[in-house]
Amino acid sequence: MDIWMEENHTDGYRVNWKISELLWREQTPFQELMIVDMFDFGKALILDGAVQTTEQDEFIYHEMISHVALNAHPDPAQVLIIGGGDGGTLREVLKHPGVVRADMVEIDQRVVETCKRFLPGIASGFGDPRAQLYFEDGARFVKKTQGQYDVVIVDSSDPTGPAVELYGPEFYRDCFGILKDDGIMVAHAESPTFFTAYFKAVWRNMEVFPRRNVYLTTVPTYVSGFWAFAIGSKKHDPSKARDDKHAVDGLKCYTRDVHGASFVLPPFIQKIIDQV
Ligand code: AG3
Repeated sequence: MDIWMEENHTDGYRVNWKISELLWREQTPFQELMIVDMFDFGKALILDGAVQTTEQDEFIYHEMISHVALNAHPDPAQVLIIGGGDGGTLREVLKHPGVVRADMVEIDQRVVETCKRFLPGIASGFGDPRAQLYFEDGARFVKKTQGQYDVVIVDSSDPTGPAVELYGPEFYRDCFGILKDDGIMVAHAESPTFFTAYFKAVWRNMEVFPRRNVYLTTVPTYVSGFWAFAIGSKKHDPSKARDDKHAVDGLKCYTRDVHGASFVLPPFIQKIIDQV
């Protein structure tokens, strides 16, 4: 008998995934965590019923959330990741030879432990000596840290469970405060077509930065596939990839050309932004 898992995107839009095997399921102190083996997309992390990452297409999201900011900044040595418990963003950040330290703040220790066990290809960076892991609330961390970062990356789940505070203006102001004078912050901004309210909220929050942009990619296993990131910068133009002195070879999605192209917005997305 086939097993199908249903993911509710909106009241009128659900997706069904054929599952080869349910590998893990538990209720953590923060959320329901599942690892499934999908018929079409390899192993996947599911939090509170929402697909977070799959072995097949995780590289698109993780490369695009990491390398755009890291290549727009001339010298990204100190990096902070908020969320990102599966480790995919950390893995990408650590590919940059200029990164001296990557702090990662994940609220749910069980996500990290479970991904290390079932998704080792994604959760591969935790042993790197440059990586420092904190299991605590990201919103609280950015309020009290004395750290000064070049780049802050917000790799969270939807604003429905433990990540709610990461979608508020206060969190963005705090991130601004812990960035150096030429720092850059990037946050995934949900589906600009199906989760427009979340998308607008992230864009609005970025107004603390003198420069802000939206860039796009396509993640087949996310709601509608069309996926946005919002990027705020104190100084450098985020849409320009700097020269290739720290270029990372062998990426599957990100290139300097893709960097520039991802900032080209179709008019209907530009219109949403203009009306916020
Ligand atoms: N973070 C964004 C996932 C959002 C998925 N939403 C949904 N399926 N409704 C992914 C974290 C990967 N490191």
